[in-house]
Amino acid sequence: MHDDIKTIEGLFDAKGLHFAVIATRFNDFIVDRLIGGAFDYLFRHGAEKDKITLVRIPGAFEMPVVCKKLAESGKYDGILALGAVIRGGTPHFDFVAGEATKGLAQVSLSTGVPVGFGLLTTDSIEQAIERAGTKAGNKGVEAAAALLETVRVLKQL
Ligand code: INI
Repeated sequence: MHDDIKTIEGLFDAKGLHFAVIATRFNDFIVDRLIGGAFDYLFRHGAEKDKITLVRIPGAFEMPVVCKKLAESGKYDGILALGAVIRGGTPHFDFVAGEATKGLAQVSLSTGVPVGFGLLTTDSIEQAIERAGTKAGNKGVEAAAALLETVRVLKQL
């Protein structure tokens, strides 16, 4: 299909790439599964241990400022943000999830460094568990795959 159209697409080859992984301590029961899934994915696609840096941070609200510093360092081809914001009984959820999401998008656009968005935003702990390596897959794996593809696309543009 579309054989006659010039097409740019990313191969899932992580060899030689430098990644920073930002992961929250908040909800670490869930987030540790996202990290495990993401690392497993990256290593099975050729990533090298000495080219990956894991940065642990308090919560999702802190993601944008840490992501900004990492992106501006020029050391990373891509940044993966992993966390979980789980709704409680107050509007706190909306502020934390909203600011983290908006901030990460701003950092990515303003620096040109792709950010893999592996931040779960769920109504319940059960929904979070489902997306952290059980019946709805693993959002850490999905975000790592999307990041790798985007890094490889950007390198060709
Ligand atoms: N941080 C999270 O990563 N997930 C949450 O579910 C969460 N909730 O629900 O409060 C959360 N709050 C902490 C926040 O991200 C900051 O770390 C904190 O407010 C200190 O700045």
